Amino acid sequence: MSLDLVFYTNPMSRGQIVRWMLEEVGEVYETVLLNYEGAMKSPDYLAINPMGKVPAIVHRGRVVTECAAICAYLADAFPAANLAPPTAERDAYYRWLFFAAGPVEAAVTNRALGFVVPDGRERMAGYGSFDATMDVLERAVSGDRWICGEQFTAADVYVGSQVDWGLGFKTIPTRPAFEAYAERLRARPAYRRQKEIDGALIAEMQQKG
Ligand SMILES: N[C@@H](CCC(=O)N[C@@H](CS)C(=O)NCC(=O)O)C(=O)O
Repeated sequence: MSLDLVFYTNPMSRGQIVRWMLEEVGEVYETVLLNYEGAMKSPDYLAINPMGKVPAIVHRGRVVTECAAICAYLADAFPAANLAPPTAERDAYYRWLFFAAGPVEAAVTNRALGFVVPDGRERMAGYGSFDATMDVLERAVSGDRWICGEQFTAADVYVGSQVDWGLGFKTIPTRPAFEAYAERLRARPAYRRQKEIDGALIAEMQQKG
């Protein structure tokens, strides 16, 4: 099978974020599963993502890597899915998408790995401190609906994944606003389809050993 849209992933990876986005988009896509040890570091895949990491997509010959970039790209490539605000109204969309891919991702990963910004060095760290980042993230997701208001967008897939995964792995604090936002996200049919698809693939992988 060779489709216009190819998705490279491992079900136990951030590829889950992109599969959720693909399910929101609703277009047909081909999935290529890569194992961590071999295929992800093969010359063929390194030609797609020199980082040797998943996820990646190839859409009509165009390569996109980085979850947040893939979410934004897909929203633009498939406008009928209505997953990006009109161009002139993308203030919150860009702001929180980049905030989650930069400061939030770095703050959460650093903390999980045991790195704490030394006192007095917050100016040097793009995220300042973990606590400040969490406070701002909390404010961003505290509305009743989505991060850009009434419209659900690709920014919710990405920011929402940071919140949902953070709560799941206990790498972000449990706060009512995070829980409420995650509950709204988990009710989405595309979120549920993603969990079913990747869940089945994980079970299959585990059965094979
Ligand atoms: N910044 C990248 C991170 C991708 C990433 O770290 N993927 C992990 C899985 S969650 C991976 O492929 N690791 C394999 C490796 O580094 O060897 C993104 O957002 O897509």
